[in-house]
Amino acid sequence: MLTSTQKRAAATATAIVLLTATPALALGPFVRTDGVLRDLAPGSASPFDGARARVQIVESGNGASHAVLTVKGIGAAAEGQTFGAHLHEGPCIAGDGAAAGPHYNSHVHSGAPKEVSDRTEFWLDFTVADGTGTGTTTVPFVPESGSRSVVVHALPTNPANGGAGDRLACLTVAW
Ligand SMILES: [Cu+2]
Repeated sequence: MLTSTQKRAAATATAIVLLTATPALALGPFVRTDGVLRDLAPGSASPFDGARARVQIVESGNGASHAVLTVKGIGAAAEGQTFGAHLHEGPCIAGDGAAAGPHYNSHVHSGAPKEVSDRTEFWLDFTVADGTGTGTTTVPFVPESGSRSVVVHALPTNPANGGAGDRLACLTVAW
């Protein structure tokens, strides 16, 4: 015969196993960073000069991940405009847009035939309202760790090829 204390302990253990096994359980953020955006187009005024950004990427279970980009302090000239933003392979180095490399693409990492889309890349386009913009996306993969960056571009992302014009600013995203 189990005592009531033993029964409670057994029930608690079962509950812990069930919680741990639940695939939809959020696994928490694996990168959360913020700072002043670095200028990738020095010499020309940009509405992102002096703006700050925050990036969080969370593994959401089932091999998916969810990312949020928030940019604040954007210049008034950009009010109402939409800007492309993506997770790029390489680091964010002021004045050196090429250092960020291409978009992080899950097919390139897995060796699958390359497909450029919002399912294989983190596209975080945002529209500016009151000097602030927020871009979010959920993708069916978890990116490999590295010294990466989020790059803000001059134009909205072209869904046909992922292009978004000049690279204006970036933030280091490393984990
Ligand atoms: Cu980009």
